[in-house]
Amino acid sequence: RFGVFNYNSYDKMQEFIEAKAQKYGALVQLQDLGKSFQGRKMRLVKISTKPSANNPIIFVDAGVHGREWVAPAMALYLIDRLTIDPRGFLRGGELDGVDWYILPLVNPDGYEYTRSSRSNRMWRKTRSKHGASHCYGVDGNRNYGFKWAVSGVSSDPCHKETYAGPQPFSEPETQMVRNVMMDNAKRMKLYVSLHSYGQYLVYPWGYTGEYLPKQWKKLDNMAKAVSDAVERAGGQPFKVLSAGKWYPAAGGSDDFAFGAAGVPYSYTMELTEGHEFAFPENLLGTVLPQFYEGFKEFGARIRAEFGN
Ligand code: 0X9
Ligand code: ZN
Repeated sequence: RFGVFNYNSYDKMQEFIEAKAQKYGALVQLQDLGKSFQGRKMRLVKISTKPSANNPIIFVDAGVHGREWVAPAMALYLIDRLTIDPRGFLRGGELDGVDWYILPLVNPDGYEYTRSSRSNRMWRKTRSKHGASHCYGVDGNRNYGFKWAVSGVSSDPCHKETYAGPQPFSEPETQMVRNVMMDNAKRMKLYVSLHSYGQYLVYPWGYTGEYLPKQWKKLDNMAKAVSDAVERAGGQPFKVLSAGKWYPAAGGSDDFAFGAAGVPYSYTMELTEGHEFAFPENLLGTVLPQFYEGFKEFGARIRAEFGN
């Protein structure tokens, strides 16, 4: 049964976004991006309460890592709230003039694999096959073509966690995310990739902890404001730092957005702590609304800095 506070199947998620597009017409549009390795449709959800050709775009993706179930749950909750709030909660239309592009499940094959049996629950990678290897999958968050494979990766296809792939963008799933970034690079002002776990909000660079981008203070300030907003809503604060100072790992989507697509604010958000990858379903109703307050803060700040 679908519910915004449940862990839903890929199929149920598709029904949910189709119903939203049906119900809200021009406000919610679905863009076909292509198909996952195993042939699942990938659709980008575009939400715009006040369409205009020069609105800033906020791009949120989730679920590049199969086992991180709370991430797609947050993305779906965000879609739900953004489509409800313009009709009431945000009476001043605080989110008008910002376009939200949400890809709620970047790795549907890996996600469905983790749902298929208890023994597969900890799967992280995609489910592709490359070359002669008998092993499956690539770490989608090591597969992006910016400083690819310079740190924090494995070159062994059988490595269960961080195999970077035979070459950058070997995976159809990461190609589709790249295309969303590149096709909208001019207007895209914020990228947030949802993961779990650890309650971290990290920014570039991810490939190194040796140095920071020159704009790091702006990245840091926005992240702290978002963390404060979540805390005010009763949530846990985020640890805010550069991804590479946490641990260096190259080929992440956050570094690609920032370094290659030129998106000025780029983050990886690691949701929840204390339950590792098994965040209890019955607590989603508590934490997802808290995280939503963080997204409202993101939206308000992007609107203030880049809105018309
Ligand atoms: O290692 C990752 O891909 C992310 N953590 S997770 O536990 N969800 O796997 C962190 C990625 C941070 N960004 C970069 N290192 N570029
Ligand atoms: Zn992850």
